[in-house]
Amino acid sequence: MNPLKGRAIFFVTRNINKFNEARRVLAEYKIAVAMLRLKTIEIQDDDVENIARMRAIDALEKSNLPLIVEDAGLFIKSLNGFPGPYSSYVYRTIGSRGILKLMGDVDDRSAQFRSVVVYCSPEEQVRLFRGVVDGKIATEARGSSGFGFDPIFEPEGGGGKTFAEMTIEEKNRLSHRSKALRSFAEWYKGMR
Ligand code: ITT
Repeated sequence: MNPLKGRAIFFVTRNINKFNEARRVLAEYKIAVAMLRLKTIEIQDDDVENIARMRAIDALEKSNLPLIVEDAGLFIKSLNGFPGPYSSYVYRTIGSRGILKLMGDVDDRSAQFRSVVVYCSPEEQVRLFRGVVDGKIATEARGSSGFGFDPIFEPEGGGGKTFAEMTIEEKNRLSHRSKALRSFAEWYKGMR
């Protein structure tokens, strides 16, 4: 029996910002979460859900602990959903500035962040929880908090601020990640 079992859920990620957001959301449900910096296989797929599912199964095989992984992507309507499942690579290569360039002065700036949280444990089946936030790509980068594409994404209901102009609490009221995590937390609490 693993001595860490039953104490907390492990969030497998190498992104500290993601972990900090998740920790606060889950704390509202009194769910303790620890960061597990495990390197997992990252399959190539057009579907964020498949990528997350495979990562979760791989992480479970490597750790044998109850865990969640979360994968997210930015889907821009006028770019036919790009960068979507390739968000991480696109962020590392052309970044927010590159996206702004690609958008030029396109009128329809609608975009969506999508998140999928995958839970699995040695005893239970794999479970998926989804969260989405609609918004717009800003015309210039604004704000310095958060990470990734936060400076160029204005969520609906955010009063025109970008995610990077918000505190973690404000972002957590609106974000794709917080919605997927809340859906997970409701289910998890109901199970125990
Ligand atoms: P993992 O270790 O958990 O995989 P990651 O940084 O690779 O962390 P994802 O694959 O889930 O995270 O996210 C892909 C990219 O999408 C990420 O590098 C960001 O550029 C962007 N992204 C995801 N969620 C975001 C958010 O809440 N705000 C801004 N950008 C986000």
